[in-house]
Amino acid sequence: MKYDFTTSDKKWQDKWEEAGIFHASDDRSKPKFYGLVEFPYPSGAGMHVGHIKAYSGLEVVSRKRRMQGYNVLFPIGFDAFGLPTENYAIKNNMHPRAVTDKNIHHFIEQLKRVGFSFDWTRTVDTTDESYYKWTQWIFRKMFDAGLVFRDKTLVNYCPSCKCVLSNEDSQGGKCDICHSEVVQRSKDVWYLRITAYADKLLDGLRHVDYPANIRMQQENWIGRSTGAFVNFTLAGLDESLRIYTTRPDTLFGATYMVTFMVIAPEHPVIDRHADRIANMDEVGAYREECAKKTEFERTQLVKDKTGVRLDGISAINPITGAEIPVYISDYVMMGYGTGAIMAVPAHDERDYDFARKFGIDIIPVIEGGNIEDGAYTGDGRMINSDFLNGYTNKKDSIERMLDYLEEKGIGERGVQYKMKDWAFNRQRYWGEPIPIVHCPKCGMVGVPYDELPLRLPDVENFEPGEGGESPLAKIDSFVNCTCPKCGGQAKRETDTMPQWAGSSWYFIRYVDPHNDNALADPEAMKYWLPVDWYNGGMEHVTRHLIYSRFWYRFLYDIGVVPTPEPYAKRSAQGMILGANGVKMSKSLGNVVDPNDVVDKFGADTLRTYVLFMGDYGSAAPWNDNSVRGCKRFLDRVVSLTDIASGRGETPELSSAFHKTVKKVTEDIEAMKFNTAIAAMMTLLNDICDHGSLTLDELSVFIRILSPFAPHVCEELWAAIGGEGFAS
Ligand code: ANZ
Ligand code: ZN
Repeated sequence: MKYDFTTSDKKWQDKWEEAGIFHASDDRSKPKFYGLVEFPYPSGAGMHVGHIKAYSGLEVVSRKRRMQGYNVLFPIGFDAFGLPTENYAIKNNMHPRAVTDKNIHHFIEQLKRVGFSFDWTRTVDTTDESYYKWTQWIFRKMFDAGLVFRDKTLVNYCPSCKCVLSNEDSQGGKCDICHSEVVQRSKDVWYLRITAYADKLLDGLRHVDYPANIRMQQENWIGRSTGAFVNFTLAGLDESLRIYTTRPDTLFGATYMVTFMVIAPEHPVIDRHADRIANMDEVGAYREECAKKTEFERTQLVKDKTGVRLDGISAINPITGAEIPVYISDYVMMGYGTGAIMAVPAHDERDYDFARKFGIDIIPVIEGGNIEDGAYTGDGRMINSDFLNGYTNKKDSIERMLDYLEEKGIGERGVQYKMKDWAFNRQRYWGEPIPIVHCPKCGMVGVPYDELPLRLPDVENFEPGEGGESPLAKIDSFVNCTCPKCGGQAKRETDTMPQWAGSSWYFIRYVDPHNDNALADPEAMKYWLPVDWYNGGMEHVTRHLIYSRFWYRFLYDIGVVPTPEPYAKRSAQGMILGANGVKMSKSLGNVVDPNDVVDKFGADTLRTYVLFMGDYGSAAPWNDNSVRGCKRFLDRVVSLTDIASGRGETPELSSAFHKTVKKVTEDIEAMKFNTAIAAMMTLLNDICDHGSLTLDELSVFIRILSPFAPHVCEELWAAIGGEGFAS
């Protein structure tokens, strides 16, 4: 037999669609499997082979589960709000709605050509008002719960996108969207109090099946640290300077250990006592310099420390009463702990570099290092530390000191998190309007639930204002409104939500995507949630994955969703690199368009190749020869009909079959798709060496191959008179 993909791929896709065999069913008596892939941002560039690899993993798992009798939900949708679309629309004088619709249409076309078994009746589009109504609804619930607030603060601002960015979106000091340098600006912005969920998000990790590296990245991002707050009195002032330390064990005895203190240049204590500080000019100049630096520049391990001593201010060690100098330096951040530290140069690298630069004594309190070489951060016997002398276990000495501090009322145990509250806004048009009204009498008032969705007004001009204000601010009919509480004149909030909003809950909507009265029907949620298996990219581990766990956990706390964690299991695919081994990019001309591969070799070759090209979780370069190899493999499988006969089984072949079926079954579950395919290739060779196989054996081959190459397999299935679909 021969298989003509140019006509038959489409033929089978149409038959599947007609029969609706990939629709998740409402029959809740069956065991369910909810497989989720990260829905795409429908960019103008169309789909990338990377998308195909990202979806093919759970595509195979989902098809296998259906064959095993599960009720499978394997949905797809579009995360369509965002800057690239808006920027494209501005440049080409189009409406972002039209751009989005066009791009989504194109993506669907491409996805369908690959024959993915998505349930197309459940697609969601985050920009659809019937969807963002519920995004706004969740925001309103968070507002009611006190998890939404506004604050004036230094923010990461991208001058090119004219937009405030979260820390997550400006890693490395660069804008995640346009890669320009991010600058610090003081702005009034919206926040979601994600820090209130830090412990819950950490704790939840213990109850899910995530790979160790993903779990660790999340833990590091949340960055829980335990230590102590300690109060140092300011000499001659009725005020104390509070510090945060993870090493209270190094605190004892000012004359030895705590040789100085450092506070952030922005610390408010400076302005409060400016009149006492003799070198305020110098201090002011230093502060100005720091204001230009991004947090990234400041927290990087820069060996060459800078700083200024506050002339006229000194602190008293709370235990010994010794007087110690206070410096400002940009390596201490105002946004962490209390913005002030006690410096222990012998055992902290940053303090060591600082002490060296400023000629401050460095005296060890832990044995083991050499002060001439650098800070000693290891363990050892405590020295010069009064009642801690002789302790050799860091944990014990920390506990002993914590007890002492609390007993004396000098300080107390405390917890800090690296994670900050989530800057939740953009001053751009193409996003969900924030459903808040500012009333001169009542303050911030939520838009009533029955008025949601708060629709984006249809406007001609989407350009953001020069000062970085939202385009919505220019539309009087949108801005002016009445206060839902007192009925007086009020103004609508004009910021929109950041791109991460819509994707923070889309997997809930898939469960019941057409519901007008609720996020989703509670019974449907109870059946389908949590997601059994979620696959996506490593780049989303500290943003999307944390944000969506936060929203879901909040919804659990208010009784909306049935479980505390949204994803029972998470996996990640590796990137597809260009043939030259570097990241695919337009400018390097090494991008492979999935359409070209489908045109040339058919959908099954593309599907098989992206899973065969290497370990699923690792990056692998594109290789045209190997693509052709996959095509040859499938052609040879098709020609098996020529040697399939009614002749009896032979023990050798039958044992090869058993082994292969077992291996493919197990490998699929372990996402070892490449070895599963390799095993089928070996089996094919065995069959060809043998010269024949039975029809039963061929039908087994078809069944194990069909999750990978379903079009070819349907044709074979039909050829041997199989009943229904092979899928
Ligand atoms: C004394 C000390 C001695 C420290 C020692 C470390 C080692 P994590 O683990 O990240 O929480 N620190 C506290 N607040 C800071 C701020 N706002 N900016 C910069 N550094 C700050 O680290 C906590 C440690 O980082 C604290 O413990 C403090 O230095 C410093 F041998 O206090 B430590
Ligand atoms: Zn009011």
